[in-house]
Amino acid sequence: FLKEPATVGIVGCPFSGGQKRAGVDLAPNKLIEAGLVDQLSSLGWNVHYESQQSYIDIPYNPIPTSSPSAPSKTEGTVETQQDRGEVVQRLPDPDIGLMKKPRLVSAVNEKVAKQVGEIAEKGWLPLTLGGDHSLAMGTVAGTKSKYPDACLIWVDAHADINTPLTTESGNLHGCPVSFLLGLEGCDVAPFNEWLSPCLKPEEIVYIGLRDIDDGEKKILRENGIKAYTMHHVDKYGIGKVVEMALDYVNPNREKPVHLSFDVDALDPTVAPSTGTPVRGGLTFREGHYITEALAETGCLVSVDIMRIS
Ligand code: Z70
Ligand code: MN
Ligand code: MN
Ligand code: MN
Repeated sequence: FLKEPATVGIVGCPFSGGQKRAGVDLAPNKLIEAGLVDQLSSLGWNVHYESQQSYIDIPYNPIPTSSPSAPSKTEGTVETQQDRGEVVQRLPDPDIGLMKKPRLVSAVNEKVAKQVGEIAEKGWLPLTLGGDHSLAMGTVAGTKSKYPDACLIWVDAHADINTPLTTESGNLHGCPVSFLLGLEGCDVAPFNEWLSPCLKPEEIVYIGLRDIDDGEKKILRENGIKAYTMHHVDKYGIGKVVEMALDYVNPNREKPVHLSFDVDALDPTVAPSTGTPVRGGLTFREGHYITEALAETGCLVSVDIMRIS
């Protein structure tokens, strides 16, 4: 693969349908307004950013965006929405089993997978700005379509490895890793109409975990999935943890690396604007160190920054 692509393709994903809080979908525009394009340019990148994704053509009710307190439409109503002159039919999206908003989350991720795949296909680095972490179904699937041997470094307070059978919340932002692995219960419509398992348990490593559901602990154990929790960061230091994580998934530093960074991995004192803060997270420098050390390998081919709100 092309080590260190010189062009970055930004995918802005204003999407919060994988969980129940509005606001995470405002982040992509905020990052662009804050000067992200210029910052990347001054670091020597060619930057491609057309505009952020619009999901207006997806015919399911999005979670309200602009005003989090706006009354949401009753589940199951059929309505129309007027946006830039287009009228789109809004269809009901009732739960499937325990899963909330399954059709909306699936349709958005199918689009994201296609867009990330197309950017990677050009030899560019897709940089996906979330949005909630359900979007990683799409980003990782897109990366894997171009780089089947890519490994995944998942930086998060959470493991996001619930399945449609184990989820306690029904929120699909807690489930993307299971769908990528194809765990029991994930071969389910509408996801299986476009997403096939594309990740092996030995191709993922976690950094920063500290809030894992009992069902997820069992899944991690049974699948032998490697995780460096905050306990390991305390014990070994972030430098050693990143080295061990890379030695595990990418021992010869020859494989492409996808980084999926959930901002809630950072301590709430550093990144307070995230939906569900969990105490005891990474410091500002530890968070930056991870991205710097991964960039230094020259193996990064795709990056997600998720869940800023
Ligand atoms: C829990 C669930 C979660 C945040 C992901 C939480 C998941 N394991 N929470 N990101 N902030 O609902 O599945
Ligand atoms: Mn996450
Ligand atoms: Mn998280
Ligand atoms: Mn929890």
